[in-house]
Parts: sequence; structure tokens; C-alpha cells
Amino acid sequence: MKSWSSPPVPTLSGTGGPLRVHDTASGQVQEIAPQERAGLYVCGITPYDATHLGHAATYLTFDLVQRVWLDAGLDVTYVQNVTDVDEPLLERAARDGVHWEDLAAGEIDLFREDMEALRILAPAHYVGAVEGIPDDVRAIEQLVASDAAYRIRVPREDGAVEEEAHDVYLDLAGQPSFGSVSGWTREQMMEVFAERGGDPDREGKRDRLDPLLWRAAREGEPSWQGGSLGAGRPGWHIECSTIALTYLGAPFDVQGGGTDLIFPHHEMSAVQASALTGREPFARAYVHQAMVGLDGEKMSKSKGNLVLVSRLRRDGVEPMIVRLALLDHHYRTEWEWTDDDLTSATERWGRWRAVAERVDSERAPSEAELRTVAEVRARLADDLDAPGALESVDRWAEQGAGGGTSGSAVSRAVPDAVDALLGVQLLR
Ligand code: 5CA
Ligand code: ZN
Repeated sequence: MKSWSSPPVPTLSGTGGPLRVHDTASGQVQEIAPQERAGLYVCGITPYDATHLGHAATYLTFDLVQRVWLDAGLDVTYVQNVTDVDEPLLERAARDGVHWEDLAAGEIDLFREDMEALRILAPAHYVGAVEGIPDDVRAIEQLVASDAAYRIRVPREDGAVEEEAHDVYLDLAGQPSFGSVSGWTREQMMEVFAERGGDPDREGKRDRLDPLLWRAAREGEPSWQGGSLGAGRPGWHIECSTIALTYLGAPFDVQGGGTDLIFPHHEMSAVQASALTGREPFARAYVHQAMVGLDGEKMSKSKGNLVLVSRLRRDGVEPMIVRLALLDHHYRTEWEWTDDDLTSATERWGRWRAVAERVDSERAPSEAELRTVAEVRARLADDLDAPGALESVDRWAEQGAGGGTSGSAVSRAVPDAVDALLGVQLLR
């Protein structure tokens, strides 16, 4: 699938890193220090509604991961999927009387525009679930052949289109690594499984938590030829297992997404990948963005309590101000969007821009400016402390360069670092 265009990233003198981030699986902040190449997989959107600030916060967090790695001199391969066929998309399309493919195409276009406006670096591989179906089929056939997966006959009254239609599930009993990503108890898992796309009550399942790998074709639902599986479509989690294995291989460095994906999605995509490769871990670290809320609830497409990036853009809000508002919250802290976020980001943008207007590109950086660059690097490398990085740029803006009198020229060093590391473009 077509990705979007990345903004240029200035090269800074020296190098930053290494990156330390919080890994959900170990519960620790740990150094992620790939040798030369770094692999990042981030769970992309289900394109049934427009990008809200919660999504934007997630993609911004992993944009910082990529920027810190690039600044550390690494070669980064970034992969992101699009869940362009799944229940929520089909349900919304049916509700609104539009074709699901048209709904998806429109929302993906809008997402690309939002990402470009926010200066999020584009993935090298932006892959739709539909494009990945042939890989899913091969993977599921392998799991069935090795008895890691089992089939459940679909009764005709379920709308099955074929006489001998079967759904396919992973047999978790054969997967000792199950549970290692979330570290959750079975009770915790059961509590959210159904509301997050699972089907604990499906008759014939060996374990109520077994994840669906292949859904046989039903009347009125899109389906694809699945070789020996028959016509159908993949379950949600397998798309991320196979896309990551195809484009990164296991283990790769960071699997990312919001905390709402810890279980079942990241748990299941990891255990499915291990069942396929016989290797653990799937990812060396699982990094999760805390939920962004509005009016006391998680901002979500299904609840409809959204602040949309595209809406803010249409209202004429400078995208760099939205980016600054998001950066002012640490990725591991839940927060709620309020108008104050926009107000304080607007003020900060004004203060920074006023200093950036005095840039003299010929000028060598002062000691103080170099210290600011080092501080921004250090704050981000330390578990992506973006709010801390903003504070150090605030001090630069307050003091002017090198403690000089207000109004004197500054070098490019800090604006270039703000651009390369924080993705905020001050010089136009
Ligand atoms: N397509 C799947 C992942 S394979 C999916 O979860 N799509 S989504 O559109 O629902 O969410 C896209 C990304 O935004 C996911 O990484 C999700 O964890 C994250 N996300 C969703 N809501 C929020 C929120 N309120 N705050 C922060 N991140 C969020
Ligand atoms: Zn995913």
C-alpha cells in the first residue's frame, strides 16, 4: 500500500542514543541497542473513522523512537499495517450504507494527510491486511499441518456459504509462551477478551481464549480464496504476525501500539508468530502508548468522543502546535485532551518561533546551545521524555543563545535538533 511522504530530517553533529524504553513484557525500562539495523513494527489504524488525537499520540511516540535511532546512526526499518478488513470496518460501512472498501480508502487517505501534516516519518513498508492475505493463508495452513491450530465446522445456519466450511483457531494449550507479553492473569484476560474482538463463547473452542486465525466465508461478508482453508478471511491478530515476520523477521526490536493492544492483540500476534517460527521472542521490546482520553473516557472511534486531527487542521490550527501539545505528555502517562493543551502549545510555539526567527545560519553554536542539544538528546533517549526535552528548549528560548542580549542572533543548532529529534519545524 502507498505510504506517505517523510519530511527531511536534518543531520546533527555527533550522535545520540542509545535508546532506553519501557518494555511491557519485562516491566522494565531497558536499553534497546540494535547493532546497526533497527526494526520497528507499529500497529496501524482500522480505517473506519478519522485519526483522533489518541492515534496521533501513538504514531508520534513511535516517530520519536525512529528519530532517536536515526540520530544514533542506525539504519531503521519501520513497518506499519492497516487493518483494511475487519469487523469494525464492515459494521461501520453497513451502518452508513457505503462499501467497506470505499470507506477504508477514504479514511486511509485522510490518515496519510494527517501524518504528513504532523511530520510523522513514513514507514518503509505500509501494508494492508488484504495485501497480506496470501501470507496469512500459508501461515495458517502451516499451523494446521503441525497441529498447532484446529478447525471448527461452521453450521449452515451461521450463514456459511460452503457445505464444509471451517473456522480455524490456534490451540493455546500447545504454546507455553502464551502470557509472556502482557504478564496478565487468566482472569484479567477473560475480562477484556470479548470486548476487544474475541469470541470466548464460540462453541467447539478448546480454550475460550484461543484466537481465531481464519473465518470461513459467510453470506454477505467479503472473502478470499484460502487454499486448503477454503474461502474466508483472516482473523485480526494474524495480519500483524505475518506482516512483521515478512518485512522484519523475528526477533525484531520494538513492537508498538497503544496500551489497549497489550491483550489480546500483541499477546496473540506474538504467540502466533512463535508458533510459526519456533522462536521467541517475537519482539525484543513491547512499547505501549497510554490511552488519551476526552471527557473522562478513552478517546475511541466506537464511543465517538473524538478530537480529530483533520478537524483541527480544517479549523486552521497549525499542525506543529498540535504536535507540541502531544509532545507535552509523556507516552506512559494517561491524559485527557482539553483546550488548555492547545493554548499552552500555541504560546510555546510563539516563544520558540520568535527566537528561531533570529537564526543566523553562518553562526557557530554557543556552549549553551550545544548543551541544549545534548539535553534534548538525553531526555529523549531516557524513555522518550518528550516533556523534559520541551523544557530544555524552553530554557533556550528564554535565555536566547549563549546568554546573549535579547534580540541577538542564534545558531541553527537548536532549531535543527528540534526538527530532527522532536519533528517540530521552526525554520521555514
Ligand atoms: N488496526 C488495529 C491495530 S492492528 C487498531 O488497533 N486500530 S485502531 O484504529 O483502533 O488504533 C490505531 C492505533 O492507535 C493503535 O495502536 C491503538 O492502540 C492506538 N489508539 C487507539 N485509541 C487510542 C487512544 N485513545 N489513545 C492512544 N492510542 C490509541
Ligand atoms: Zn496490530
